[in-house]
Amino acid sequence: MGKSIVEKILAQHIVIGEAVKGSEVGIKIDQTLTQDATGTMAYLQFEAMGVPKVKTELSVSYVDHNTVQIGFENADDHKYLQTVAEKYGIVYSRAGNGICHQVQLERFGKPGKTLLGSDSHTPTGGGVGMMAIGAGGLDVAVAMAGGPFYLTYPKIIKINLTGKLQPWVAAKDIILKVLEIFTTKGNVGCVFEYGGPGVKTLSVPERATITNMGAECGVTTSVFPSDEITREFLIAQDREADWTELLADEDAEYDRVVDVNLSELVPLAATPHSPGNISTVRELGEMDVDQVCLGSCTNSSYKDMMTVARILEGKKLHPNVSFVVAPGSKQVIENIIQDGGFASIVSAGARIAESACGFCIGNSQSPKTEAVSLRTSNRNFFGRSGTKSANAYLVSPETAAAAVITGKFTDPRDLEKLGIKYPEVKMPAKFHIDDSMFIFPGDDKKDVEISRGPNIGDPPAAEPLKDKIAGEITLKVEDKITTDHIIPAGSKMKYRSNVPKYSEFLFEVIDPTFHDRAEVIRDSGRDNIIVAGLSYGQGSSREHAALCPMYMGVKAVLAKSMERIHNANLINFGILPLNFKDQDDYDKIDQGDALEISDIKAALVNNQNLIVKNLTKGLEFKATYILSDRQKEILIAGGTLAYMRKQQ
Ligand code: MIC
Ligand code: SF4
Repeated sequence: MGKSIVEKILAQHIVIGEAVKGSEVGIKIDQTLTQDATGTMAYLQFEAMGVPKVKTELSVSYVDHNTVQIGFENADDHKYLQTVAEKYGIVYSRAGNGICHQVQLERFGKPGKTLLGSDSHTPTGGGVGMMAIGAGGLDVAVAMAGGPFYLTYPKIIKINLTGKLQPWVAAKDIILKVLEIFTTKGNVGCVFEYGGPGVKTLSVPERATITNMGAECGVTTSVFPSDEITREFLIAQDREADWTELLADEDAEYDRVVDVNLSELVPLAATPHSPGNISTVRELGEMDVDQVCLGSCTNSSYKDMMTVARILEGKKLHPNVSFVVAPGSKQVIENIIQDGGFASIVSAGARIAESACGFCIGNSQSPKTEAVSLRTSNRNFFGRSGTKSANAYLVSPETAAAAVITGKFTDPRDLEKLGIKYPEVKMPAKFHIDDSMFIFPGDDKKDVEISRGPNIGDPPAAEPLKDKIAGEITLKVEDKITTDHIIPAGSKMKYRSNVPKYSEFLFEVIDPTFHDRAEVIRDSGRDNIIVAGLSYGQGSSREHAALCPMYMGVKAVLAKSMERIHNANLINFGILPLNFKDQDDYDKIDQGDALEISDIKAALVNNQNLIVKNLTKGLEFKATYILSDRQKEILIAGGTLAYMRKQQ
């Protein structure tokens, strides 16, 4: 039987376990990336492992999230990251060089390789045929130290692309269609592999938009073939030597095949407050638009920027619209300057933002009260823009540009009525390339002194698993709680290196009393327990969504279901991830109920359900778990760092 692309890459990388669907395998990681907001904690943990140099083929440390420097904290973190990179043999990408995923794709992406990144949008690398996976910082630290990355051998879903996009319909509309089909929940343990005759109609940045936002479906990653188009892209990046062909065999078998006919797609939007709420742009009517944001790792490539630039040529922005543009990298800026796109964007009235995450993570450009904000980014979770009352819609660059001109939600195909022709932007045969914003490690950097500002504290240590968890349901939440709900980013993100301080903002958007209530319970020697609905922990890979609860004495999370990265982060920090055996039990318990779970270790070792006693209601019910033997040992040891120490 032939093999899929995913099977081919995995076959070359499995170092522990066997290629059996649903079983745990350990894979070798060729490349890692970190970004500053998750990176400081990842490197603090890497330092604790006592390894003299990274053991990967390539590790890159980016600074792109915390680039708004109000106060010393972020600048201190940047210096810490730079010195750590120098000491341990890591490439450092300075603030200003661009968004990690865009830059990694441009300069380092290699077909057939594995990439592990401490950011959930690492699958952007799937645009050049990499198996690129997002994970918590600690998992990335382990990979840098040469350890395998563990994942469930995935179900492989082929997304068979046929036809060709019509003018004004974009790659973003393809992934929004995929989100409509698959939604944001229920896809844990799956990988999307793109194939079919439609693939050759898509450029690398278009493919990367699609793999980037597969993260919103909760799949482990998404992968495109590596073909002639990939080769042309790598030639344009002066990296032809990095190209290899990577195609699925004709007779490869998949767990499911879903057809998407590109010719039938129309402009789509994700409506508030989930990337899975999909409408056509037409259906939304001519709503007034207050803000348009172009950028983020989903849509900030040369092609995205040039397309908008050409649409806006000779036009001015609508008086009611604030238009923000953040090109994805220094390379994108230099190339759109060279090709005249930058001038037309500036002349149209754009506010040019730094080449960084910026508006996407809500650390700048928060829109006005009750604003309608059109964004080309990938997440419109409640409160993420920094303005709780705002409504953020996720759209393509084409739809964004149409709103800049008209001031209203506008199907970009209607621009033809205004005499605007669809710009067919071609990819450059050669990009202007300048790698001077990377600092490459030298061989002679042994005595580097690591710079630690006062914001950087040691990561708190987890405690070994207790045999009895006894405490209270400190918080009961609904379905689809994201890591943005658990611990906000935005302006609070500068406390990432200071866990006690950052923990003050836990669950802030849902219940600002959480921190103080949890503190009282923890300090009285009782345990905090969180109860959740379906798909708990969607979105960001931020391990602070586990690390801060751990610090606040959360010992278990009991959910109807949980997303992959968050589940792994809970285990890494010694928090027990449990599921309801009978989902109806969720409705029988309330916030504030006293719970007791006894004889935990014996149950784990014997693969038995756990019995949860609700002392307040005098009820009992069963909880299950999906844990490999390795994960059980990690929990019993008190988290991954303690487990590694024990093994050494
Ligand atoms: C995000 O898009 O939510 C982030 C900010 O990039 C996160 C990482 C983080 O919280 O630092 C992600 O996607 O993993
Ligand atoms: Fe940055 Fe936004 Fe991409 Fe996250 S989704 S990496 S915040 S641009």
